[in-house]
Amino acid sequence: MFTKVLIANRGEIAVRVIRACQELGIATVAVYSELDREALHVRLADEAYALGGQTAAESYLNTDAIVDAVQRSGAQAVHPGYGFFSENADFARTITEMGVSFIGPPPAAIDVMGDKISAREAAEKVGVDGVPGTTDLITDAQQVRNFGAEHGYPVAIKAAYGGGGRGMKVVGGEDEIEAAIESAQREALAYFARDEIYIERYLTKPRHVEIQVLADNHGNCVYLGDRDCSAQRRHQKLIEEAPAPGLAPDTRRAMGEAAVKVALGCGYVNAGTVEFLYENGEFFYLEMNTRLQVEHPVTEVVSGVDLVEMQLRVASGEPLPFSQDDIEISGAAIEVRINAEDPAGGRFLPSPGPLTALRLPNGYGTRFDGGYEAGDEISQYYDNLVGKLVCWGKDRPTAIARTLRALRELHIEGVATTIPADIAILEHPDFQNVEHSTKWVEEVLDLSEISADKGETETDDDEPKVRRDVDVEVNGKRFAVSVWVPESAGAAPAAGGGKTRPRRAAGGGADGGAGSGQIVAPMQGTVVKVLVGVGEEVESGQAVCVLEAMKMENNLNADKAGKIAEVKVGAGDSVGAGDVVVVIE
Ligand code: MV4
Repeated sequence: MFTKVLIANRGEIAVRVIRACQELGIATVAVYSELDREALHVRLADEAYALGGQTAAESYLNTDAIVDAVQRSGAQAVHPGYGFFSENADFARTITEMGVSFIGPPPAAIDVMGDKISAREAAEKVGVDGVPGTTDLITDAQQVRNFGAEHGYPVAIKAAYGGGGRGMKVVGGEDEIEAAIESAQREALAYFARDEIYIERYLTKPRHVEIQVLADNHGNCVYLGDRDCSAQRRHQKLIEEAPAPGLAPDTRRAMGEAAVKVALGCGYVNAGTVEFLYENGEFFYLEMNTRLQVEHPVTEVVSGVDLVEMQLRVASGEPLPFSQDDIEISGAAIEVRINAEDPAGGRFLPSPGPLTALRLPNGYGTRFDGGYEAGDEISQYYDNLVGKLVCWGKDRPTAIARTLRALRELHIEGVATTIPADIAILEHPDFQNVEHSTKWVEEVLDLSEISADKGETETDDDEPKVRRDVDVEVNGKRFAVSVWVPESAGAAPAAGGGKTRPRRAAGGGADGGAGSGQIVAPMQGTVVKVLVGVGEEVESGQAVCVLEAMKMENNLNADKAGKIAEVKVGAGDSVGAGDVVVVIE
């Protein structure tokens, strides 16, 4: 086993790996950017090295700086966490060539799985089929037309080097093919510097089910159950759970065995995840993630396996200490990602800032993997994940109830968080009855009445006021009320404990004045393309402008039928939230 490991990451995953190392008696080396000088992962590590720079590119993605820290610290292994270099084969090779262990798969396996076409071919080679589609590169619209004629619509156009839904466009019919190819290639080039695309039949209401695999250097590979990640918005997972609810035992086993075949087929070692789409009792291979995932704790909690411990043991050459028959999945676990984002109106706008208060829930079956303490700052430069609430129950309803209890106990001030949206999802009958799919959050869940929950509220008065939820007694009867008090007067929690509990706001509603004809940008972004001209007649719901924001291309649609009276923007223009881009008379 290693005696010293460098963690080439930050935030909650760096803290998670440091904790696992400490429990194994392994010395830990943290690396940090200028903004993370005082960060929790730095405070917990035995040693810490400055990478310099502020942005991820200048620091955590600075190979030379990380290599320098490895050399200076004498670390025998590097754990990449997730994101950053975790799926970068070149980085893995650089570390390995230094004679230092990369705690993850062989670079060759990363290469195979990083290209979605070769990944699909690798799965098909071991008899695991993807969604009906082609691995031929798409170079002209006729190929898509032929595929659509044979398999029907919708068709998914995907980026071969894509991930997380970027570069993926859904084609509803022949008339959309050219625009979709152009948009997919543009987005893929922008995000991955590669514009190769391929196609599949598009499953309209799939569940996103994934299998955790663990392989050692001695030819052993097991699966540690499955997870469902369907509660997501714009490919950002919000809530994950294990096991995936409602799967027949045979299906569960077949997916697990398929995942093991895919892992062994590409020479995989260490922890990895094989993603499937599940619809109407069928499952289709989607892709493989060659890293430890954010949601790994739900698997740990239902299987009793510490995945980071296993990663360290496997990377140091140890064989797996269990076989497939030893794996038992018990109960149900739910993970809620607590992001510093404002879910008001369903917009999930980033809400970086200081964590002025952070009180974590506790109790039976309650775990919080976090990267921050009160007084720390959620930076705009990095992922805004504050931490992950993970709750276990003997069954799924118990796990849901426990997660809701813990969410209401979790208290965060200084930034808006996704907690109100998470509560709305967990309380919703569709989620509780497993009637949701990957599109449900965006297409069904109504978040229009969700308000920000920063625990503070700006008002017209000069002095900002802070909301206090207090319990008061009137004529012997107890009431839970919200009061807004000037920050100075309200600094100390009021008598009722001053807990800020997520509440639904009264009134409010989707902005944009439905049918107003004033088409506004819902968030700050860049105009990619204007699709209409003055004088043109448009239908309600017709796309009038393409806005690049939140790392995705978003269509801005006409909110009524009519004639275009004004086009206020052009391609390349930056717009702010609420700016009018097109006017329909
Ligand atoms: C799909 C799909 C349906 N049909 N492919 C999303 C990102 C990447 N992991 C692949 N993804 C999907 N590929 C076909 N042929 C559905 C997803 C998908 C998804 C799509 C839209 C919105 C949210 C989603 C969440 C998970 C998976």
